[in-house]
Amino acid sequence: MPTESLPAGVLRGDRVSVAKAITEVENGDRDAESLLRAIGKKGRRSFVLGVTGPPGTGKSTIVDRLIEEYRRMRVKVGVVAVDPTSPITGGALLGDRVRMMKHTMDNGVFIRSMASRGWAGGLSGAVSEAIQILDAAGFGVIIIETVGIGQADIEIMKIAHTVMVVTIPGLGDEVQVSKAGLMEIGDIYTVNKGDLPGADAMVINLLGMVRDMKGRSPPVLKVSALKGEGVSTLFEAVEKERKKALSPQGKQVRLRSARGMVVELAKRRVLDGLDERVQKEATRLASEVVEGRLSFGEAADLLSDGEQ
Ligand SMILES: Nc1nc2c(ncn2[C@@H]2O[C@H](COP(=O)(O)OP(=O)(O)OP(=O)(O)O)[C@@H](O)[C@H]2O)c(=O)[nH]1
Ligand SMILES: [Mg+2]
Repeated sequence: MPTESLPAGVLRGDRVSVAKAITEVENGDRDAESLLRAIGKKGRRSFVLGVTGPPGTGKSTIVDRLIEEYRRMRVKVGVVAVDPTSPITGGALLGDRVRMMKHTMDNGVFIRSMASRGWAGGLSGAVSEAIQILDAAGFGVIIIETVGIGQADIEIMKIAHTVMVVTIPGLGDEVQVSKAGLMEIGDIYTVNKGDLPGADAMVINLLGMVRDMKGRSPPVLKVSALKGEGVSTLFEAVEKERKKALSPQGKQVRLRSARGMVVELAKRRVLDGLDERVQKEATRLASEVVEGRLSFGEAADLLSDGEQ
């Protein structure tokens, strides 16, 4: 039997090929470039949903519920969970925080955790590449889960068509602290763990905060992902966004997301190249310092000047 090429496997929607392909982009393998070229001719058709919020608010539990809903409609769902805790492992390990294991037997679901540690500015580029692979493999809905506490998470959300911010009762202060970040980027807000006390107060609190920002009025929905309460309303809100994003009226949304992808991909290329050059140049300048021909400061000046 002739062995199938990796791009062909990806285009066929084979999960093993998709996993291999994402590992290639994650590792920055040279092969990844030709792979992306081979699969990247078609325009994007997938809907990209970003799910973000503080740690432990139930993002993965919500994503799991959304997967169930989409699978009922026979839509294939790909999930990339950006994991701030795990070291880079080659990306093959599914983080503990991804609680969607029950879909492992379903070929229409692909779940991957991507380590964010060690990526510096290039993470969004890697996520953008993973999105291209999942899109080419026919995953009609692609969900990116990030812990919305850092700037990198906010950056990643720029490539999503729609952003869902997940909070829980009593998280007022945490949300407030990152208000400028989290409160600006959401298209849908959820108060998850609605089965716990204080959920209604949190909804009112959030409605106030969201209205303060830019005068928009995105939905604020009380949900208990654990019990399944409010999930159908949440799903309807997501579906409304998906239909909008893929309709002629959604051109602006698609443009914004595509722009985010292009910028992040370009950044990754620059950073990769920059890093290689900087490392080489740093070695050369260090020997000048050791030989006494340059001071540390002069070497640092030369290293930074060379990059302007
Ligand atoms: N009471 C209650 N607990 C929930 C609900 N949804 C999730 N949980 C619990 O909250 C904990 C964290 O859930 P996850 O879905 O892993 O949360 P997460 O936001 O993905 O967590 P990180 O990815 O680690 O940031 C788990 O123990 C869940 O069972 C809910 O609606 N109500
Ligand atoms: Mg999670």
